Parts: sequence; C-alpha cells; structure tokens
Amino acid sequence: MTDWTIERTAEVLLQAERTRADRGPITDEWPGLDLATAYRAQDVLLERRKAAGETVVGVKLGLTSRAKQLRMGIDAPLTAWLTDAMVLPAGTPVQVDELIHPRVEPEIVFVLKDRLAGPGVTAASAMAAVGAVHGGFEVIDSRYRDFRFTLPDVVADNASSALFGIGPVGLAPGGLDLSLLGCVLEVDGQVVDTATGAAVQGHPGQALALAANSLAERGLALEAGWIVLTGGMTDAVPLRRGSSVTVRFAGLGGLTVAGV
Ligand code: OOG
Ligand code: MG
Repeated sequence: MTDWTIERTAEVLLQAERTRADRGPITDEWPGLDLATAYRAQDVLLERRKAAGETVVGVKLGLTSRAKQLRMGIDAPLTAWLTDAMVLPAGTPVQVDELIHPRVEPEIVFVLKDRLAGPGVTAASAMAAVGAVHGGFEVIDSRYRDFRFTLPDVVADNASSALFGIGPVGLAPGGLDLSLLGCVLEVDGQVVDTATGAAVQGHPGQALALAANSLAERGLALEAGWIVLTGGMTDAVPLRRGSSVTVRFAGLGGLTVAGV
C-alpha cells in the first residue's frame, strides 16, 4: 500500500500528465484527501512546474456553470493555476495524441488591470479591476480516467487544465452586459450548444469575486496583468483528430481550435 502525501499526490498527477496515462481518482486510494489538502497538492504541483521553468500567468475557475456542475456531478466551483506553458497561440492546432482525452469549453476571459485581493470582494469591486474582456476557450484534459473524480481529486489535478486560447478582441467591461453576452459552440461548423454569460454564476464578475475571495483564504491574491478564465459556459465537447471546435462570442469574435 502506498503512503499518500501531498508531495506524492502532486508527483503522481504530474507524471500522469507527462506520460499521458490516465488513472483512477486519488481519493479511491487516499480517502483522507480533503479539499484543503488538495489545494496544497495543487500548489506543490505548481511549484514543480515553476521549477521546470513555467511562470504563472493567471488563474482559472472551474465548475462555475450549472452545465459543468451537472456534467461533473460536483456543485462547487474551484480555482486552479494557469502557466505560460498552457497558452495555445491563435491558430495553433492541438496534437490530440499529446493529451489523454481533450475536451473544449467556451469561457469568458478577463485580463486584470489592477491587483484584486479578498476577502470581501463583490462582483462590482471585482469588475473594477478588469481591464479587458475576451472570448476564449479552454482545453481540459483530466488525468483521471473518464473524467471521473471528486472535488478534492480535481482540485489536486489543477482542475484538469491543459491549454487555453484567448480571442484577439479585448473590450473594456464598462460597455458590456456580461450576463447577456452570448456564446455559440460549434463542432465542425455545426452548432452544438449556446449560452450567455449568466451561465457563469449569474455574471462572470461573480466568478472573479469568488476567485479573489477563495485565494484570500490561502493568503493569495490575483495580480495585475493576470488572465482569469471564468469557467466553462457550456458542457465541454471532445476534441478529436481531424475535427475542429469553434467558439463565437457576441461582440468579441470567435476562435477555432483544430485537433490534429
Ligand atoms: C474540471 C475543470 C472545470 C471549467 O471551466 O468548469 C473547468 C473538469 O471539468 O474536468 O475547467
Ligand atoms: Mg474551464
């Protein structure tokens, strides 16, 4: 029997990612992995990435929409780290073989102009720190077989993060009604889902506030210049080789990611 520790959890998940080998939930083997411990494992995993030369570029929220919560069977949002190695430059295809089972989801993305530190951040005070709103997508790739996990499992796995793309159009939030900002998700040119920003905690600013307040519980803050993915607006769709996924946002343009 393995002696599970925070360090071992981070190491096992990093190895699963690097070898593209999915595995069962850690909590099947370590029922004692609670949420606070899982966030510590997530932070250790980040330290490993930094030691390998990656730098933090922001944070992501996950499970902020009902569509995502229903699909994953978890009704609580979470946060995780974004590094420069996860940035997918515009038009770059995804090598499906280099991932385990990639899925794509549309996300409203914020770029912060000011530092944002909780506790007590509201959607309004959070939005005051936003410099620009972009449309974007995330490519998620859980290290757990069949995306089967509990909340502590997925937190430890840096919320299934793999890659993300950000659209070229960045607008100041002032003139936008983000709860009504529409998004269309297409697979090979066929519309498969739609949503508005209200899918994300009623308003994506609410998700941003949630990130600031939950980071504050760990003594952390969102820094100026950081990118924040506010969470998948719809359920994610598989990214297959020879296929493409497009996300289109009202007033923010669209982006396509191809699987090769
Ligand atoms: C967990 C990651 C969730 C989102 O936007 O909701 C996430 C998963 O679905 O595997 O990134
Ligand atoms: Mg996501």
